[in-house]
Amino acid sequence: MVYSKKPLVGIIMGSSSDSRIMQGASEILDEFKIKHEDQIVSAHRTPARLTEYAKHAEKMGFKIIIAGAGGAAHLPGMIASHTIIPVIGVPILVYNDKHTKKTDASKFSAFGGLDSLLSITEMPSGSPVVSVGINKAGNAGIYAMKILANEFPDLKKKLKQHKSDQHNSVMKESEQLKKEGLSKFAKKNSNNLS
Ligand code: RP5
Repeated sequence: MVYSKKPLVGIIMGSSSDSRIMQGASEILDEFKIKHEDQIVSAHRTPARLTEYAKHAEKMGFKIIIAGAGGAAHLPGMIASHTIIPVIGVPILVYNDKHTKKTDASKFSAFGGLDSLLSITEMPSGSPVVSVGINKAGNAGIYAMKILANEFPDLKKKLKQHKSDQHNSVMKESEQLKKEGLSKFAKKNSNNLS
């Protein structure tokens, strides 16, 4: 089913460095056939564009904005201060992806993503932003769809199915664990990781 010809969700991120985390949101929205528009908007490097984006989001009729940023993550909060469209923040741990000095230390936030999480959640009273966990862009996509499901009964059905699929997959794993015993099961699963 096509829910809308126009995008319902605006996905933005502070930098191209955030794209490989933020694609988690687009992946799940695509799976459920929810149209989204994706852009890079930097709160610090393109502040004027941020204001323009908020106007654009209103004009486009986005129902939800998903905004991801790392470090001093002001993007979700600043967008929320410009619009009443609900904003879901995604705090990002991995950043500085595009810089030439690619040592491990320079790739990650010095504060392990907590800097970004707190920047997003500690909004002043009266101007809220919700946040998913660090790097949990997929959860932002699911949460956005839960909001949209109030409007689209078919989406509500699909989300319920998604929940029951999760239930079934855990049950299957548990049966397997019971059958094989913990040691064998754990060994097999850690082999799958490597
Ligand atoms: C933040 O700074 C971005 O959201 C990104 O997570 C981080 C690093 O960005 P780049 O310097 O790699 O562009 O504003």
